[in-house]
Amino acid sequence: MARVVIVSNRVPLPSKGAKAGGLTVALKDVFKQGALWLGWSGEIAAETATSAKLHNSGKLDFATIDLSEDDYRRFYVGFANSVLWPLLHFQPGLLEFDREDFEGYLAVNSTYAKALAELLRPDDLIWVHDYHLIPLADALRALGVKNRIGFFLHVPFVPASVFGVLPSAEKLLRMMLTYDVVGFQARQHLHDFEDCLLSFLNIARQSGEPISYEGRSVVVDAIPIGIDSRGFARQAKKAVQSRAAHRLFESIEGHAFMIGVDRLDYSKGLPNRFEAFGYLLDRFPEHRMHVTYLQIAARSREDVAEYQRLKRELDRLSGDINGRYADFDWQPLRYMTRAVSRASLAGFHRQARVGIVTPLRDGMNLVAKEYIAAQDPEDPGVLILSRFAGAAEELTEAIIINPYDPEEITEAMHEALVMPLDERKDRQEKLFEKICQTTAITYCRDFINALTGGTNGHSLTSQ
Ligand code: ADQ
Repeated sequence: MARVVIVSNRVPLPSKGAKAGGLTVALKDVFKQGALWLGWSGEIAAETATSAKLHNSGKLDFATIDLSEDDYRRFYVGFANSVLWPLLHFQPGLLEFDREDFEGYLAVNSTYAKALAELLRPDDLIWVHDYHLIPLADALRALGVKNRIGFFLHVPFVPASVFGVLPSAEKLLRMMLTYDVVGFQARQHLHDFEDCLLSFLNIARQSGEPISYEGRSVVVDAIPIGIDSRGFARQAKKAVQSRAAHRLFESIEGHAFMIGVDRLDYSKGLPNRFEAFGYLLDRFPEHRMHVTYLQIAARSREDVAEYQRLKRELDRLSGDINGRYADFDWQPLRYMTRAVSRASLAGFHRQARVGIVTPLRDGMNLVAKEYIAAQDPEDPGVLILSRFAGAAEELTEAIIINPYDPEEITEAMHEALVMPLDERKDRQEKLFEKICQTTAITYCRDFINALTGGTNGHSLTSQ
């Protein structure tokens, strides 16, 4: 049976403890049959390492690479998070392109490729994750690596009119076609990728067919990521008995409770959400003194200037809302910038009457699925979901909103707070069914099947 080799920017080393992050969560239960996982250690060293450090952790072998300060700045802070991240989230105005950063991005990818090539077995299946590593297959091929290599993009893709803003657009697009499989979260992202192929490379994909590129065949598909829905549901049921859940429950004193859980990132639409909550208290005064909104926004990428600016804006907005509407015995908005453990989150979601997920763009958004999984089927809460999250393609029974319109979010908050039990149960039943169809397991199985052409001998069973 072929070994799966995962390559991602960060490696979830158990010794470093759990951090907020999509990939770690989606894959952690799945590769029980052994795998190698390579990526950045999270450490800054005097020089970027030329070979990986190996760590064994039961079924998974980890291989990590330390980065120099300069490579970290150019590759991670620079090209990956100040160019590709804003671009792929439809924010070209936030792009800070610098040719040296792009060179650094290519150089770090070559370093990863060399370190990985030393560890590869001939029949390994290589599964590369996310926008940090677009050039990796090209760099591996240059070293003579012949293994099957797949790429999954966790974030959205953009149409040609937006992608063309990137000075190295065509080069990156060609690099994506060096993979054997290219997977996206949603059909819309696949559609936008096809738009780029046609515009930049004059490649018209026949519906459902692989792409022929330089004599090779490239499978492209939408393979949505999911969670272990039933496992998370069990965790939530148990977690409501936890000390943290009791503390929260006692502190809200019978108020309706709304929750938002995100990384502190401008793609997540937090300022509009805060504004929407302010409007709710203004336009629907019946909710004053009766609703508490908890926003957990784990600090993220603090080295990138735009994230510092966002934090200042949210500090200001939350102070403004509480200053205006709080009473001596009621605080409407609780805003915290620390990550919370997965178990506590599961319990908090279950207690929340409303889950608010309003990104301006999002590849999938697993919080939306976790919120649904955590609900009590006999008294479920209501999910408010941005139409621009990949999750909205599947979760159509949520209240779907346009996150650019704070007043639409306000109306959705009100609708969710007053929604009758029958309607809540009806929506929840359908949504739960959907998140049990597309899970972490089906995601991995479908991707590996695409990578092997369906003949891999991997026994990833359905959940
Ligand atoms: P992220 O942008 O990190 O991931 P998301 O899918 O919302 O976004 O969250 C991933 C995980 O992090 C979830 O399990 C969530 O519970 C956890 N998390 C988020 N905020 C947290 C917080 N404040 N405290 C604790 N945990 C937190 C990227 C893409 C997404 C895509 C994922 C997976 O941007 O669109 O869904 O990868 O592919």
